[in-house]
Amino acid sequence: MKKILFTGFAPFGGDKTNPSWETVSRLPEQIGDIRIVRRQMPVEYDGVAALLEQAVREEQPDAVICVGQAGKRSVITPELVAVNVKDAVSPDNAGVSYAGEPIRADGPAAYFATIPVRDIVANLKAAGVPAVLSYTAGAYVCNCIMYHLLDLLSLRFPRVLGGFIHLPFSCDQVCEHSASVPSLPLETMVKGLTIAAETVGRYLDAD
Ligand code: PCA
Repeated sequence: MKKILFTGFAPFGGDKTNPSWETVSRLPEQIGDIRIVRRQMPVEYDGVAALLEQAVREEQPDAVICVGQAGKRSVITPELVAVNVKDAVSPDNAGVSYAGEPIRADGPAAYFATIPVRDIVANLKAAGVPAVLSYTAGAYVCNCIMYHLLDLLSLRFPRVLGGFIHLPFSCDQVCEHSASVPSLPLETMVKGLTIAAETVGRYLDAD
């Protein structure tokens, strides 16, 4: 049976929950004929690479989809590209911040996702789940984990597909915010990641 590893992040930036973990943790154990495994990742630039590599080595998945929160976005956004830079005013959950440093000093400038991002967007929209392809995952921890993932897979696990999907706030999170910000129901985002898994599953080689 094929296996997809999903990762979601812990809460950060004052939020009590992170829709990425809330959604990833609600996925079933199996989607079609694909086994789903999951890990939570800390919102820490310097901690994610080793934990992600450990998860990939332990689980030996056929594809890895990392998921994170993009609070100001209104729809589900599969990411096309990860860039080799850490650059954000906000510190991570360990209190660390970076201003323009590379993720890997001798690494390539960028990596493209190897999951079928355009098909995922098309299939989400066809199912009534709002989605658009994103051309930037930012330069905070989500871009960092996506870069580490694609770097690891290209160097050590070239047959494993990898990518990243950003989710908006969940509706319940917005109750904690004073301003009016976009959100989606968790059930819609669970449906979205389920469709993403099914779409990726169709690209995995048959045993
Ligand atoms: N979102 C942040 C980091 C963790 C998360 O869920 C980001 O977009 O970089």
